[in-house]
Amino acid sequence: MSEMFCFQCEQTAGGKGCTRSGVCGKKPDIARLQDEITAGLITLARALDGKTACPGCESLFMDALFMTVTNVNFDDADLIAMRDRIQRAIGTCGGATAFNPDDLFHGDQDVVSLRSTLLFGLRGMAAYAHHARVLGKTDPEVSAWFQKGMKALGDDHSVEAWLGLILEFGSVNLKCMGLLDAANTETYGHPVPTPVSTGRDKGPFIVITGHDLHDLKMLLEQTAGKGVNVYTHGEMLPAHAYPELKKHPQLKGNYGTAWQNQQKEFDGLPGVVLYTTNCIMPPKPTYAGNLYTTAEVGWPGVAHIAADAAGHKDFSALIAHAIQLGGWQAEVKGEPLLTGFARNAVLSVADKVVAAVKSGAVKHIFLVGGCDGARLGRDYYTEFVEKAPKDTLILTLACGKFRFNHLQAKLGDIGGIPRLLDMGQCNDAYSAIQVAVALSQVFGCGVNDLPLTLILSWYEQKAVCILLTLLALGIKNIRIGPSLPAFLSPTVLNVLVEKFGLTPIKTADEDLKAILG
Ligand code: SF4
Ligand code: SF3
Repeated sequence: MSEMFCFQCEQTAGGKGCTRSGVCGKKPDIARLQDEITAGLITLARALDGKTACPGCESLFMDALFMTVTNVNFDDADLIAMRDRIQRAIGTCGGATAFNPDDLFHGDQDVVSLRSTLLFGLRGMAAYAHHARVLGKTDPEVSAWFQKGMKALGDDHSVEAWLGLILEFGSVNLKCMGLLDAANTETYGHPVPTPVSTGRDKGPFIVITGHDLHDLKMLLEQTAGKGVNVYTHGEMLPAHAYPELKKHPQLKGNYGTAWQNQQKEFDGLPGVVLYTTNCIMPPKPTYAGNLYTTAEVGWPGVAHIAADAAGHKDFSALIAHAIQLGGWQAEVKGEPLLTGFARNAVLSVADKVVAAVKSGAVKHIFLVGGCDGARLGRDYYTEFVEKAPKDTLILTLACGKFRFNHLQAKLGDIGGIPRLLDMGQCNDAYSAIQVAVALSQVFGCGVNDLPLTLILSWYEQKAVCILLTLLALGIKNIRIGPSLPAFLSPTVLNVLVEKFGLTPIKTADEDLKAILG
């Protein structure tokens, strides 16, 4: 019997499942705790039985699910504390028949596949709901759906009923991404196109990675006037485009590339790194002492900064540590990266885009977005963008963009519109959807009739919830890679292919030819 089973991310062992240890570094004891947390949430949902959860239980669903996303928390102490919190909540809510963690990924292959698809989607949405909540935004329907979804995972359903639940979830996740969009834009303003330096300034610095803009804001407020610079990393790059964040002069630029290169990029760095979400990789001993985690992120032995009861985080230890490390000794110049083309910025030039499409100057729009990862097959995305004809626009989002965002200048522009438009983080798929809907209204057609194709790269569960949203919106013929999710059984995959035309990527040449004819 295997010691663990996990197949929630794209790098799962042998394309089937991690059974002895996770490719991500997850050990069987951590996998077991994650299963116990998941089973506990199903039991808690049963105990609540559709009653409105108290605010404590409401955030418990979000935070516990967020904690089980790939590359978020590897610290058994954190997971044990979460598991026990859930058990106490079950008791307070009057108890219920316990769901057995061993039943999560066992049984009929198609049922396991459908249950896993919904569970992984819920995990992804939990991260977004968490980021919105820390900025004071919640939505009763989104909050309640965590409970509804977790309860459903423990019940029996027909295949049709499972698919119905999964698509209903996709619609709720659209609401959740909208909630986070509202939280970010109402707090920090609408992103504006912004060139971001990839150079280095002399002096002490902190690198902040992950998705949480509220953490970045607190860090910027606390580093003000201290002679400590702040650099974004990975999914934090689009933060530079928000007026209320970019106004801080010590927010200097972006360091490094996507998450899978961190063991190289953080080794020997004369500064500290703050992780606000996924993706944390096993740190090398050479730099583990310079790392800090916050929110649901955890690694054993790595310092954790928790929020106080009012949500405030004290980053003084990090700041002092950065000063002590001294930072970079010399200035280095770097080519800027352009970000900030979220829905407001793109829609403000919508008339130009529409005119360019009508005149034939823009023949096709590609959304090449999603996660990055370590697999060689991910070169496809660089090649696709490089080979896309000059009369095509490329929208991008999430960390997959680090495969090609350095090509910005080379890709050029069409009548003043840059050909590569960085819309933001993965949750800014919401922005892309708004743009697609607006264009379809202008052209008086459906989104599927637009000269627009989605080329997605997936790695972890936030990509799963986004994919389910796109399917719930009826968006067809999405290409996905670098490999198909292992948790899709042949039957379930068949349904997605037949109903939605979901297509695995082939080669850049073949796909471009098939799409453009
Ligand atoms: Fe394996 Fe991915 Fe699960 Fe880690 S999260 S154990 S790599 S499937
Ligand atoms: Fe990247 Fe981890 Fe998914 Fe938010 S940060 S997209 S992989």
